[in-house]
Amino acid sequence: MTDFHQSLRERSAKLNLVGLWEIVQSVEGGGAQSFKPHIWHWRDLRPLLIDAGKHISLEEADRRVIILSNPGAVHRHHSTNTLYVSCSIYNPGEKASVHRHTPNASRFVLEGSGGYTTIEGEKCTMSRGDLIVTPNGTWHDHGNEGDAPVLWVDVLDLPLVENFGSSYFEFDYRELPAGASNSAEPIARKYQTVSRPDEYSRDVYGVGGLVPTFLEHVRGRSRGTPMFVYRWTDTHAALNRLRDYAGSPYDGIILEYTNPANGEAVTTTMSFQVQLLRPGERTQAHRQTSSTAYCCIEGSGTTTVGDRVFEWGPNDMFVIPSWAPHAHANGSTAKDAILYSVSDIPALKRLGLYREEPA
Ligand code: GTQ
Repeated sequence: MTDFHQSLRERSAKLNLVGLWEIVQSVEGGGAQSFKPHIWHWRDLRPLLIDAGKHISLEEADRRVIILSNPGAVHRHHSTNTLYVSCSIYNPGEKASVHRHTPNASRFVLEGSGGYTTIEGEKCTMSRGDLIVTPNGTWHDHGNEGDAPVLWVDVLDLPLVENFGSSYFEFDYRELPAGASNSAEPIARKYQTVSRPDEYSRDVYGVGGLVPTFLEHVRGRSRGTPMFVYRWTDTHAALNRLRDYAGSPYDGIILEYTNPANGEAVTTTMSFQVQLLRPGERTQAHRQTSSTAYCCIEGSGTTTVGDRVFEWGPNDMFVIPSWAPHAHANGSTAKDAILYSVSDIPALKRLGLYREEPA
């Protein structure tokens, strides 16, 4: 480095300026991508959740969750550059108060029965494998009416929304008292009153290709799906019906959960998918500009990410950062393996930033 380089660097640094020639590699070589591929095993995570359930009150954290913190993240609550993944535990009788926020959010149920999320007046009960979507701007509160803890995985687009400087949470929920006239003052409530029939989402949207024309398909202040619950029995049956098709060379029999009113992804930013890797199936490697969070729902296998090999079984979770080549394999020649995944593909496509290629 010449004296001139040195003095320019010092003069610039004092003014919070930097010459591109100092950092051209990081600008033109992928930017600020520090996120790592990483796996979190259920055998490690579950005991922590159970202990958190015993010793951390719901009030203390608002939501009692443990976050999957990427080892390359600057902000400890970021699982990838755009996704936040956490696990929640609700003890019998617990209720988490209502709020809404600009990030899109979701639950995928792992363990226990009797859990529910009430979204825009619909009480969505939960069983293992159910996907519950709370598109941004929808009021939601949670609880557990069962007699054992309920555990689920949450995925939010919080890091993406934070990077846009647009993450806002609201807690001041109000509704009209029962029987009040429309001119009455709404009153503040900690939980929503259920105002929709049980299984509203499934009754209204449960047959693909048929949508009632006499109902509104915008629910809450949201552009996401009006179908809030996707039942595991339906998902599993759909995977099974397609098992003899060739499927994707990169992902096997893979399905995307869609908004039944317009066929798009269920949120404006995140795509939710589920894939069946048939016994002995090994996929080819590809890479995408999107990042993805996975959770194994059934069976066991491996995912190779660059030079790392993740071995997964039920409830293990892993993340694949942007542009990392990856391929999956079902580890069994007798049993199915099923992966649930969430990516930021819709956000990237809307911004014209999505690319994918074989690797
Ligand atoms: O359960 O509503 O992990 O709003 C982060 C934000 C869970 C929730 C999280 C949330 C929730």
